[in-house]
Amino acid sequence: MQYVERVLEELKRKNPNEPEFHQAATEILNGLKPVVAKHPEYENAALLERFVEPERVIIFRVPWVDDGGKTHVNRGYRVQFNSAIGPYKGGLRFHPSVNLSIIKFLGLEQILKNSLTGLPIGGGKGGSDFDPKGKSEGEIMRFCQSFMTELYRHIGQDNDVPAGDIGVGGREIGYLFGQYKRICNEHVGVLTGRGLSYGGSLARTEATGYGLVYMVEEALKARGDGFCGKTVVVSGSGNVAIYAAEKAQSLGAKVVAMYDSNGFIYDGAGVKLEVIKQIKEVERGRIKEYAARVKGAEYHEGCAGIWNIPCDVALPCATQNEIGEEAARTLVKNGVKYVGEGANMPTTLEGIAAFQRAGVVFLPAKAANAGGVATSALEMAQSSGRMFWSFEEVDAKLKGIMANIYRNMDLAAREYGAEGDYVAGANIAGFLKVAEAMMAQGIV
Ligand code: NDP
Ligand code: 2IT
Repeated sequence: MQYVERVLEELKRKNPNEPEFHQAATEILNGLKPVVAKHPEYENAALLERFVEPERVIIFRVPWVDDGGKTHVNRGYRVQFNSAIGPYKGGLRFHPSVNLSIIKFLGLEQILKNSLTGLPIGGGKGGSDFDPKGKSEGEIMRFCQSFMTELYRHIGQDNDVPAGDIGVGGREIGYLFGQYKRICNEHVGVLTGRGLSYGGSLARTEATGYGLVYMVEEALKARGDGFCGKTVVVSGSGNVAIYAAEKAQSLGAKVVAMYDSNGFIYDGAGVKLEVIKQIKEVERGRIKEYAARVKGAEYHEGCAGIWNIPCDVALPCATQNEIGEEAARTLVKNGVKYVGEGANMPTTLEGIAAFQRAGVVFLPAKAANAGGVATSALEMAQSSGRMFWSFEEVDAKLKGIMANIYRNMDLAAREYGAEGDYVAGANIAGFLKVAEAMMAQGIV
């Protein structure tokens, strides 16, 4: 049996019941076949076996008391996956679906994503099965404080620097930071995505969505095209989705649909983002409200129907496995030309294959959504240097980083005989740097 197949089989045997982790590992390791063929020394050093085994997995109890005095217990996670090129770095997700499989798939992806940014950050991920929906401010604060009361002992500005992800935005980072500072008595850059008044970076809020659109723009430019006049569908209506839509609109595209976990809105005249922001960011309400407030807009129950809407560019920005084979085929049939993954692993393996067979330009998550963590690394640099860069400076750096990632994955794909296959290109370009660092550091 070939090396990659052997490692995958062993991974599935050792980690049964972790389907998302298997899926991410399968995509990554298959893309690395030409790399291990060229580097037999990797097999001798069990490099892939070490790459897919987290350096450390922390699972902990998070007890908290709700407003009615009832006690709840959630489960907290931090997977410190790989520190070869820098301190563990990656977000925290609070969502009822969170389990070890999901955190491990996200952590594995994060290693290569962070490598692609070109900045010195290793890979990690964490979170909890806590559901922030319907909780009061006090409950959110107490949960965050309880979560950090255990997590603090495992993280640090030079060791592991968490940030946000689904269900963790500026509000939660504030409460987590406050508790860390109180316990450790130090005001340091231990979390990113902080508020501007206590060490955050300008443009971090916008960075993932803007970065995604910068990358799709690079792909369009390389084909003599641009965003102007394109019809775009964006799934989700959270942090990544809102700022992807905002940047696409500012480049002249028309965003016609978005969703939350209950259903999607269609607005043929172009989505009014100020209304979406009011509903989702200010009121923390449901997207259904949009159709009640905007004349001519439609609301449809359920998410899947969004992929039946014809578009030139699809930007899945909500969660894993939003686009399966059937949705991908429908998008292709309706003329989609570009898919940029804002969420992590939003397309299934079968969905990716359907896009690639049809010649769709497919920009995978670990490259396309790397702008968020890249700007987190810029936040770390500003914290350490005790200084602040302007919005324009950070945005310009972000744009440069996204262009660089596009170039590097494109080159890697060509060099390894997979021209235009950005899934392979991103995996190879990200992995080569991690592999070099791991080889240099010996068997650890
Ligand atoms: P948010 O919590 O801000 O928004 C998530 C959005 O996706 C919401 O609209 C939410 O709907 C929807 N959603 C979440 N889970 C589901 C589900 N199971 N089914 C349908 N819709 C769902 O998260 P972010 O915008 O920060 O994250 C979105 C994606 O982007 C995630 O995959 C995340 O890992 C990825 N990402 C985030 C980065 C960041 O900087 N924040 C960086 C790189 C990637 P509802 O409100 O109804 O729950
Ligand atoms: O998936 C991701 O890259 C994130 N959620 C952002 C991580 C970070 O450390 O900014």
